[in-house]
Amino acid sequence: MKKVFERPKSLTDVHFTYCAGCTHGMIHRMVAETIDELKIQDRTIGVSPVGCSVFAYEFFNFDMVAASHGRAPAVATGLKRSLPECIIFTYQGDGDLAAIGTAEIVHAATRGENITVIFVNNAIYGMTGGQMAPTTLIGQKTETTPFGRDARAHGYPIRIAEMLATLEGSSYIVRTSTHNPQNVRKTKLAVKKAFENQLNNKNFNLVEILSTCPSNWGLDSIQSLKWLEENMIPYFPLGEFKNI
Ligand SMILES: Cc1ncc(C[n+]2csc(CCOP(=O)(O)OP(=O)(O)O)c2C)c(N)n1
Repeated sequence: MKKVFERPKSLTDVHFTYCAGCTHGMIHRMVAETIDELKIQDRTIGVSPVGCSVFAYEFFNFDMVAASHGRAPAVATGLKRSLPECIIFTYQGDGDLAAIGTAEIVHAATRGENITVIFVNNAIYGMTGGQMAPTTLIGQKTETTPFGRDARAHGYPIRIAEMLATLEGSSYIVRTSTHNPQNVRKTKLAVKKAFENQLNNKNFNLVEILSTCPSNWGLDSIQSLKWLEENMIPYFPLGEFKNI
């Protein structure tokens, strides 16, 4: 019989522990499929910092390094510079990358480090129970903004992809989404390109992926996909911001 479906070899045979409707698992799978397709499993090293994906090393079937909160781009820089033949990626949430790790990501991009960054933007701090993140939308209710994020009190949500695209050292900066199959397919293509670029020594590559957090948004899985589409995409437009 013809085999039409196979678990990527770059994923371990372990069940994901993410909440129902969370898209971290889907994004892990896209990364794993890409690594299989590019045949780089034996020389890929992922860096997973703090956040819901802190246990990514349980799920990815290649070397993983745990970084402290926000520091993944610095760890990835050291790995890539000392092991240039290896393919190095970071897998970071918005609390991680856009709050405590802002300095690391900006300087890794501006230095043009030849790494791949998978940036999972779910507009909230997931792991710690739903506090406001730098990407939380104006009016969005979180544990720390129970009346909704207010620009005067809490500032404005940060658009990371647009900001990093202005830096000389970045080469591929794109924002995609996971809210329907068409956009999942586009995300997969973007993830693959971000890894291919590293293989071709093309400086800094980042895929920002709009993602869901049903548990902390207080919505079910289907409502979350709808909420993402209707609320996140107008503020975080999809598309390529840089492709050199
Ligand atoms: C130095 C440090 N500061 C704060 C924390 C607490 N902390 C753990 S996860 C997290 C936020 C994670 O949110 P995000 O990066 O958006 O990832 P998600 O869980 O939503 O996937 C925070 C603040 C920590 N572990 N270490």
